[in-house]
Amino acid sequence: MKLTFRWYGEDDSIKLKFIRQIPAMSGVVTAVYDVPVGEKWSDKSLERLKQVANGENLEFEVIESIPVHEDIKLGKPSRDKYIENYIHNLRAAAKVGVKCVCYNFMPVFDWLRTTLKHINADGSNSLAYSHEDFAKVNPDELHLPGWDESYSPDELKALLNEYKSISHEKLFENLVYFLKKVIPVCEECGINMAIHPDDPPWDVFGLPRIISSEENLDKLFSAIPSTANGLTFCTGSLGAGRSNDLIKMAAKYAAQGRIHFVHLRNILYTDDKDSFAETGHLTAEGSLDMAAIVRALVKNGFNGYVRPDHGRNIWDEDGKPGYGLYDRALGAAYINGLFEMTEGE
Ligand code: DNO
Repeated sequence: MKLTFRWYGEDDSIKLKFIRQIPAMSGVVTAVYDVPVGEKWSDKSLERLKQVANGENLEFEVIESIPVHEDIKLGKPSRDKYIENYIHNLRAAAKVGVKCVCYNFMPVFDWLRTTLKHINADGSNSLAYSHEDFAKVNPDELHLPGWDESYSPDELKALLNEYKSISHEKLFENLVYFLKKVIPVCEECGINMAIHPDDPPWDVFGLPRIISSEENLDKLFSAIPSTANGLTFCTGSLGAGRSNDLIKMAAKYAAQGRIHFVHLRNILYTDDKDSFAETGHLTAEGSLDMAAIVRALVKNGFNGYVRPDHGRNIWDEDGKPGYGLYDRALGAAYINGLFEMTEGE
């Protein structure tokens, strides 16, 4: 596997030289952040990312994300223009050596939590989702950092309204329409697409979500059999769905060559409904068996990109939610241990 670390570009307060010092770190996962969703990225921006990363001996082979414009998800006539721009960005990324692109197909919102600072038993804080608090959230007033786009209240209302006519089936058709155009280009230029699962993996605010379970993934892969149509195996996202069997899914999709990128983090189920808190990465800290998941990946031939996902804020760090340095670095060291052990067996 290749260990990577998410880096938010030159505005990230976490310096590349610190990332480089995490043992076995091979590269950064990043994106062009100053272009509106759906527009074209310049060769210059991508070359700059590569040059800056390479300057610290870090590779730049994974993009997270090239975001998908809502018109593509909604299947509007303008989608063809946005798909053309997407293809332009894929080709431009391939030119600088990018091999994997993480993206999602969640309507309007990306990940969703009810607090960014849940206090853990050890005094650290992390993101959490509470079933009870979610019932009180008004989507019109919601702003969470890290989303690809935030809207004015009026734009958001209009957008939510447009989704009223979009069923799960329709959204899936729109995903397939998008991939039918994009995947042949990926095959030609050596890029693997890695869809990120819904986080959390269920419908929110009445919006359909379609990448939440094994059944959903099987349907996606049989619609577009090319292995360039693959998955970001995000343990925290899929694991929030308690009926998902992560060990089985890791084994199955690794064996199929569908897993191009792995996000590793643990979560703790905090009630008997669907609430959870993000914890440190270790198996012992949460509800997911991280060691068994890594074993299932490795034993089934996984050899792709991995990154430690969200960390807690520890040691008084006040990092970007989920993306501080310290706990992700601890996570990386732990992940190294799991892979070293398993790959050597
Ligand atoms: C959250 C991330 C997601 C992910 C996107 C991919 O921390 O894992 O925001 O980057 O869903 O498009």
